[in-house]
Amino acid sequence: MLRYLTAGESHGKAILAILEGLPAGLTVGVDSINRELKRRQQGFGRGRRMQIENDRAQILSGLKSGKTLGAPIALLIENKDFSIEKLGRVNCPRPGHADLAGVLKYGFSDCRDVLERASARSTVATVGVGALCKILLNEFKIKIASRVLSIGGENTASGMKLKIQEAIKNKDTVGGIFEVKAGGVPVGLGSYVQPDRRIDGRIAQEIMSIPGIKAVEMGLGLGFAVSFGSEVHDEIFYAKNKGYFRKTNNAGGIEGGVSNGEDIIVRACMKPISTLLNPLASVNISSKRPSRATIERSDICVVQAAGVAAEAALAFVLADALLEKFGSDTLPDIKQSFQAYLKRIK
Ligand code: EPS
Repeated sequence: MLRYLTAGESHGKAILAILEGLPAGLTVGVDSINRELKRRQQGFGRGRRMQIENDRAQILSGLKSGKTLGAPIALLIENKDFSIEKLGRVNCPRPGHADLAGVLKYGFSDCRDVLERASARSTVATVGVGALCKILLNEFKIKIASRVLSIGGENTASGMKLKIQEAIKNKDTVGGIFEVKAGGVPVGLGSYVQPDRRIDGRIAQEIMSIPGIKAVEMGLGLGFAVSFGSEVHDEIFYAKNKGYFRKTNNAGGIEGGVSNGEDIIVRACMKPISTLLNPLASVNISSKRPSRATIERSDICVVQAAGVAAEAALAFVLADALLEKFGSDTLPDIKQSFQAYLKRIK
């Protein structure tokens, strides 16, 4: 079983992650983790924090001579903006943020005690873990990518940029839709035999857990609701050289909670960032009087970065399912089992 834990506050000393369950014998370089962390920092509409940070990982455990030992891998990414003890109180919760629910739930009198951990800065850890998972998937030629499909309802490059510019001008924020795709996924990851083993459910759980995500769909997704079965199910064909194949992929590579060998395609909707420079109505939690929500430094649009975090989420689920199916102790054994399986199903 592959599992991970993350820790760290947005303006704390560092963001941390521990990933346990990667097999022994995998060559891991910190550069490929740093490349993913850099990608997470990019995109038009990011806030000033991204000019302060240059996220780079330190690998603290689980490796010897650049190879995994099958032991937990601990990652540490330092925050340059380590100012948690000096930052001011946040008294007026932001609509859309965890602020109010968090304050009430944990009995705080300062929303900062919530927002520091609720912050999407935690996706630094997600992306670090995902980068490790991608290194494993790469050994099996499974590749993951993402792209932004729309911002504020606009789907051309210029339209999306204009929407973000409009949000900047109006002291507003804007969300959008991104797509994550995994190619080279073998048939048979996940299972229909129990609800919690269904790969689509596991993917949705991980992607939905990225801050700001409000909807996740697989393949045609909501489009299935407005179609006849004859129009949308992916017909099955067979050719000697490539085995079973489809000419369409409305299922998004998953049928019955099991990967079917086609590309896994997931789309998700990210809401606009909830910190507005022109803030919405709120209530001061000490006086209980009406007030505008507190303004914090933030981003305007992070849909592209959320796509990178979702790649990491998808990489984690696929790596977990791959190890579940083909064994998990040492890379050569897993490769042997993988090859034998591909031969059997040909
Ligand atoms: C983030 C860093 C944060 C936020 C953002 C994500 O930096 P700061 O709060 O210091 O400006 O920009 O977090 C949020 C949008 C949020 O709502 O929590 C990052 O590294 O991605």
